[in-house]
Amino acid sequence: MLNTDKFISQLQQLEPALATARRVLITAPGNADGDSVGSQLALQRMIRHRFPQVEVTILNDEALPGRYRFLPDVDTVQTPETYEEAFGKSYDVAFIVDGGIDRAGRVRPIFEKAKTQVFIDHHQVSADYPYSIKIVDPHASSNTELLYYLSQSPFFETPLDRDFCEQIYLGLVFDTGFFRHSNTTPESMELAAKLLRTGFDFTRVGERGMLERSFCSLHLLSETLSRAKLIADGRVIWSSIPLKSMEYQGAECDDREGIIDHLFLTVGIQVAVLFYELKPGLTKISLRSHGSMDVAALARRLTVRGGGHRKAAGGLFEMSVENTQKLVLGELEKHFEAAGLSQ
Ligand SMILES: [Mn+2]
Repeated sequence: MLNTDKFISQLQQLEPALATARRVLITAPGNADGDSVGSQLALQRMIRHRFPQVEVTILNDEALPGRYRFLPDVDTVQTPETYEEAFGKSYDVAFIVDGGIDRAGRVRPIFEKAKTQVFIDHHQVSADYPYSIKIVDPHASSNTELLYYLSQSPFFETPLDRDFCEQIYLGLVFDTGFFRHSNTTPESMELAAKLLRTGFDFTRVGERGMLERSFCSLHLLSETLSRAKLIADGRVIWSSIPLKSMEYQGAECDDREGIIDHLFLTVGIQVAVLFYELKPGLTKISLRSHGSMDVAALARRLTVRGGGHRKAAGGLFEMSVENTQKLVLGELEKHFEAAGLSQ
């Protein structure tokens, strides 16, 4: 059961820092997803409610994907382009949520100047940086689930209004894939029930925040699926998104979201892998596994910038997309060949 008792000492440190703060910064790693956006907006509400004297700034290195424009308070999210003044300001407390400061781009130097640097996450992996306060709970399905528990502690006592619940719910459904992934717990379902009772439009949050695709993203999906191939006796499915497809379709990074799930839900496969050519010589991969293979271990073994969970992982390779495919698919074939022999 998730509760905030284990974070009492961190919250006791955070309280005086926020009580005396004039300016607070909230940020998250680039390429923000539903959990990241929901977390930043929910945390802003938590701070504004309990510490109304504080000026809160949400600043991200990259502009938010258009799909999140419907969320309450989303207009408060700034980028260095829309809020250049941030570089000249000093912040008393800076938060980074749902990932480490190493991926915060241009916001990193501003974060590092803050007196108190706070890290709130549900992944253990990115906690190495010497933050002043770390609140990490790998048992939380999503970062917004962790924030919800913090929000209901005596340190915040955030009112559960519809807007706040929408923000928490988006992170919850995004990271659990609508309560399908193995990080879903009875507690996350109970939390969803509690949120739904406030009467917010959960259909809209699910459809606009998760399922809707732009027309060009639909084309990108269809093109990528039509290129899919099977290897390892049909146990591995893979496809790739070359840079020229992104350019041809006029697609944004966010348009790639969810394509891997279509590959993964193909009958008979055990592992799905999608290669994204970010630029010539730089390739990102996403991996999904039904459980027989630990794809996070594979990603970590193949690149220093690899990691994730047993069933969902990713990695970054300083290699061409063709060489990355050769390496990763070769390893997958070897793995399933060996697994086949031992059966
Ligand atoms: Mn998350």
